[in-house]
Amino acid sequence: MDKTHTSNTWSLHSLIPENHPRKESLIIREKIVDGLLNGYVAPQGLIAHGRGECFDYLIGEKTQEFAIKAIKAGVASLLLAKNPVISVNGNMAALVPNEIVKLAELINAKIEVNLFYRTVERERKIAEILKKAGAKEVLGVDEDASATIPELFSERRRVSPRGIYIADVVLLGLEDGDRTEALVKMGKKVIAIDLNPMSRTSQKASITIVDNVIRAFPKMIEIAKELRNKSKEELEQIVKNYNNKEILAESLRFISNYLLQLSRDL
Ligand code: PTJ
Repeated sequence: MDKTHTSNTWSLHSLIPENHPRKESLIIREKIVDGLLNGYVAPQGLIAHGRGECFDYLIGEKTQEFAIKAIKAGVASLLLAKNPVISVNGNMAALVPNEIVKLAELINAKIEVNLFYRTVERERKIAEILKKAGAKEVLGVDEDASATIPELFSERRRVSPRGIYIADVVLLGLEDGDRTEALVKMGKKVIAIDLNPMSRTSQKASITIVDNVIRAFPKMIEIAKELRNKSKEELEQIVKNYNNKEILAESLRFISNYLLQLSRDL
């Protein structure tokens, strides 16, 4: 069990019994708590995670077919992009740092820290974690976040002129709806990983992966390995056949049927 970030007794890693039926979920929760205790996850990140856990129950805590379709279209778009960027916040850094770096390598994307509750201290800590995971360059830290996204007033408007500002495709997770909308208005294709298909981010993104970042990133890595050998035409075909509204509708139908089935099984 990873105890490297554990800094005080609020973190219960070592107390989770091996045979606890929700062990995996509790370990993931501890990663977020460790991130908070080490100063790089925002306190609000805990609330966001709880919300995510709830929506994960509704999709059976598995990567469903609607997510696979979105992942394929998302990875194809990233492979076709001229300037792909993976945008990283506190929760993503706590949950999938190694996977972010691996995927960025496979699709030749830049990595940029972009925080809703921005502090330079958190930016630096997140960049450090990503560098430990093998990232050669991390954008968006300190002075590098010198460009601004128009029409956006949160601290998330500050971006790197070498990263998100010039990106044609941006992959992000647990995002704020306003920024997703602003990025789309700037003409960028936004691929969002969000467990809630009803969130503004899910509704506004170009491609919505309704799944947990914990499962979505490894799946994206697997699919990137497959798709990087395909021709440009084949990738374009995958993107062309994709319809985000249909995928969101499919995820909502899944949730509704899943709940009906659970009620019948009682
Ligand atoms: O690190 P910062 O400062 O950039 O702040 C990050 C948070 C997450 C606090 C900030 O972006 C925020 O407040 O996000 P929201 O508005 O709470 O949105 C988070 C969305 O992500 C919600 O729709 C959750 O259901 C969803 N979510 C939570 N955990 C996961 C998730 N989606 C995918 N994987 C998860 N593990």
